Amino acid sequence: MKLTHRILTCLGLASFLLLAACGPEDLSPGGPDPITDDPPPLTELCTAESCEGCCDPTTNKCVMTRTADACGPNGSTCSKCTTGMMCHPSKQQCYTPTIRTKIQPLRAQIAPLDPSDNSDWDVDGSPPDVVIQLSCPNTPAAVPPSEEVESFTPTWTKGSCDVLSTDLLSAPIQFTVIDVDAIFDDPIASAQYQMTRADIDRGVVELTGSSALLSVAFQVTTYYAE
Ligand SMILES: [Ca+2]
Ligand SMILES: [Ca+2]
Repeated sequence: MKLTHRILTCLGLASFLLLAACGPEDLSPGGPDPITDDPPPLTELCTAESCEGCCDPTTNKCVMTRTADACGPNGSTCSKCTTGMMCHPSKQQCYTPTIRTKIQPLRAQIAPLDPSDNSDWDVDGSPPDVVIQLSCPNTPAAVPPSEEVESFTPTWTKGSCDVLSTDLLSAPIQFTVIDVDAIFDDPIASAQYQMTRADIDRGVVELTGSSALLSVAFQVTTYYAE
């Protein structure tokens, strides 16, 4: 009877204290709201299943676009590549890239008359039929010549060479421009040029000079190879 009375008193007290429970362990003041401390939903966790990128070690968020600063397999912790290395897009790991440069003859301007005899390039008075043959340092096989274009201002899309950028900076390119004729081709110009890092950065090289070849331009495209 006494016990029952105590329970009832406790219940009455509890309701009076607005749901404060009986017992000394429940009298301490409440801490932070437990709801806000819940772990994030499972979908926000960065795992190989949920993340097609690497996981930022600080935020644990998925980094979809890998860079040299954040590289690693799907769901792994992103790591920073050391200087000079890049993040391989498909292998998803840091690697040391090989830098190559493609040189494509773009266009030229040919003198109106052949300066060797001050006459028309062709006996029928038509424009020269211009082919450029490029040669680049340390290329194992000869580069095929450009297509033949009958014009005083020919433009080309073929005849490129592809070299290691370090080779390109250590030895000059050579090129020969001719007017293709039925029997004897007319030479227009033959020259060499040492590419510089500024040329590579600029992406195009314009050369001017000879009496027959007034100007010639090359596109310089640098890219990372495996
Ligand atoms: Ca000719
Ligand atoms: Ca012609």
